[in-house]
Amino acid sequence: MSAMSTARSVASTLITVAPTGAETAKSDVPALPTTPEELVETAVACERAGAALIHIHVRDREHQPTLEPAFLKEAVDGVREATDLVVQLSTGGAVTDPLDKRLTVLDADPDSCSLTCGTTNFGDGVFLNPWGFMVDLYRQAQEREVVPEFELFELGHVHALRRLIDECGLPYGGKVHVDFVTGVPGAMPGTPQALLAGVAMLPPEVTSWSATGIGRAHLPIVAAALSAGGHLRVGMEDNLMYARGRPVEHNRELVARAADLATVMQRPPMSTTEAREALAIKDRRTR
Ligand code: KMH
Ligand code: ZN
Repeated sequence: MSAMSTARSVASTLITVAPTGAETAKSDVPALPTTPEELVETAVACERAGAALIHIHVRDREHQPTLEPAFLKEAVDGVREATDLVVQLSTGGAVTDPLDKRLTVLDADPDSCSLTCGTTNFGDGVFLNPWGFMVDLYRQAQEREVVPEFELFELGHVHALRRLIDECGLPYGGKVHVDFVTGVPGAMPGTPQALLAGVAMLPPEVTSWSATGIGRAHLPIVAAALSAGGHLRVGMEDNLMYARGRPVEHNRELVARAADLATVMQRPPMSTTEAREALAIKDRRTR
């Protein structure tokens, strides 16, 4: 599957759910899954609704974002025991997390990890991803046989991915999956034009791409990605509104709608088995 595949040549759709993120407060959005029980319940419901991969940010017992190893391990183990989802841990954390702490995430033994390909504006903050950090994280993922998902918030990140592959080679398993995160205030806009410009720049080593649109960019980016042969990331990390005036009540709703749209587009949701194959995920399953 080349990165520039059309919708017609991509038979199914990888649906990733990003249920929590690091930015929204539980007190503002009680429906946000922040406890281990809520995370596992969400994972089970979203797998049933059509998700094949889960992108996880962990919260502590006070519902605050954390990168503490025990919480990360608890989340990975809990989701792995209850589902067949590909388990991806965020290495982005929150903008306040130090780089050295973010490098310890792989100790929790996820199937996959996010790897953002450069520094970017992130609302009022800056999301730091200097070159040395990217290389260290990438080499660690290769050594531990963890498949990275390259997060692209900017068109310059696409070029940085080219540099990373040139310097460090291919990921474990040989597949290169990227995710365009569009519509972050101050970064690449959540428009089909920006998304397609990024897709046109992808290196030939890229075997699959997905996209997400933050906030109101959510649905336009779902439609654009499905039309252009891309896969989908949805979830409350990126979008808290189901429709105008109607908040998301459960991540499952966003996955179910994405699955319906993908099915209408003749590209039904990928099973977890297909996703594991498409991304060349090492089998760490415990059940
Ligand atoms: N929370 C953002 C600062 C990732 O998960 O790798 C970074 C983020 C990207 O969400
Ligand atoms: Zn994230």
